[in-house]
Amino acid sequence: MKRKLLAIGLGALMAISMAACGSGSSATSTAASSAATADDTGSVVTDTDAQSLAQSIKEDAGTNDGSLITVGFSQVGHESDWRTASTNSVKEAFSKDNGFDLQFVDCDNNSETQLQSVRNFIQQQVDYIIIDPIVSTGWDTVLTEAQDADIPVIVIDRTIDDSDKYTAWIGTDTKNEGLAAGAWLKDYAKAKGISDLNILVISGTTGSSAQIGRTEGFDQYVKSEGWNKLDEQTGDFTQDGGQQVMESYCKSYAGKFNVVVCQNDNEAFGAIDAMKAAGVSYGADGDVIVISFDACKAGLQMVLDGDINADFQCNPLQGPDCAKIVKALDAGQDVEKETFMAEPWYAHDDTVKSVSYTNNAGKDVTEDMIVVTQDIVDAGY
Ligand code: GYE
Repeated sequence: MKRKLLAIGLGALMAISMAACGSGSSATSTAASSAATADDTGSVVTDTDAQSLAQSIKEDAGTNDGSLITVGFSQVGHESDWRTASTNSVKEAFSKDNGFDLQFVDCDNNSETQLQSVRNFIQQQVDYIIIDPIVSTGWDTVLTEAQDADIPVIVIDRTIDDSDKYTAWIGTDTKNEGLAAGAWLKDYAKAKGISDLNILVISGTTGSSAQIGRTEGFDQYVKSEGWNKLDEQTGDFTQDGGQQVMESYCKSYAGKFNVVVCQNDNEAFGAIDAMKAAGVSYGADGDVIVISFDACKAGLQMVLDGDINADFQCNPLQGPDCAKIVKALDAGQDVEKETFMAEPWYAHDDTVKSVSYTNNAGKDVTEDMIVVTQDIVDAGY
C-alpha cells in the first residue's frame, strides 16, 4: 500500500488538545490495583504537556520517511486496569520497531470526542484507524466517511452494532461472560443451599457493548431461575463509580441482598470498600457473594484472597493480533472479519468445577472454573 505521510495540521493539534482534556478527570487507581494508571502509560497528557507532545509528534512525523504504516487509535479512556492493559498492548504492538507510526487518542469516555478523533484521523489521511467504541451505536456516518477516504477501520474490544462498514473486529463475546456468570451462580447457590438470591448489579458504561452483553447474558439466568434482581445502576466501569453505587445500595438495601455483581474489577474494588465501611461481610466467608468481570491481576488477587468469589476474564491483550491484521491488510491479504480472544473463568474455590450453558452462538458448552493460585495472579495482566 502506498504510504500517506502524516499531515500534522489542525486535526492533529485538536487530537492533542482532546487528549489533554482527558487528563481533567481523575484516573481511578486503587491500593488493590497493581496496574499502572493512565499517567503511567503516557496515555493522558496534561495541558502543559500538550505543547511538547505536539512538537514530538512533529518530530516523529519527520522521521517517518514513508516506510512506517500510519495508524490512528481512538481509545475509550483510562477508566480501568483492563483499559490500561489494552492501551499498553496496542502501543507495544504498534511500535516504530514493528513498522508503525501510531497516533493515540484517549477519549476519556466521551463519545463526541471519540467521533471527532476518528474524523481527525481521516483528515490526516492515516493508513489505518483502530477504534475501541465507547458505545455500540452512532457509527454509520463516520465509518462511511472513513470508507470514502479509503481508510480501513479495525474495531477492537467493544462492538459496533449499527454499521458493518469496518474491515475487522477483534475482541470477546461479553454476553458469554454474563451467561457463564449466571451459570456459575446457579450452581454455587445450589451447592451452598442458598435458595433466595437477592441481587444488586453495578453495571458498566451504559450503552457499551460490554455492559449490554454482560447484562443480557446474566439476565437470562435471572429470568429463568426467578432470582430477585433488586437494582442495577451504572458505576461507569470505575472504582469511584462502584464505590458510590455500593454506598447507596448499602443504605437502601441494608440486610436485603446476598449477591453483588460488578461488571468489572475496578467497580468491585470500590464496592468492596463500600461494603467494608458499611460492615457488610462478603466473599468466600461472608454473607454476600461477589461476582466480577475482567480478571485483571488485582482482581485475581482478590479472588485468591476470597474477597471476590468468581471473576470472568475478558482478555485485553489484543494489540499483537490487531497488528497482524493490519500487516496482512497492508500486504493485500484477506483477513477474518471477526477474531475472538480466549477467556478463562476463575473462582476462589472448586465448589463449582465447571459451568455448562448455551452460548451466544447457540452452542451447548461446558467450561472449567479455574481455582486461582498465586502463579495465576503473578501471570495476570
Ligand atoms: O470490562 C472494563 C473496561 O470494554 C471489555 O471496559 C471492556 C470493558 C472492561 O473499562 O474494565
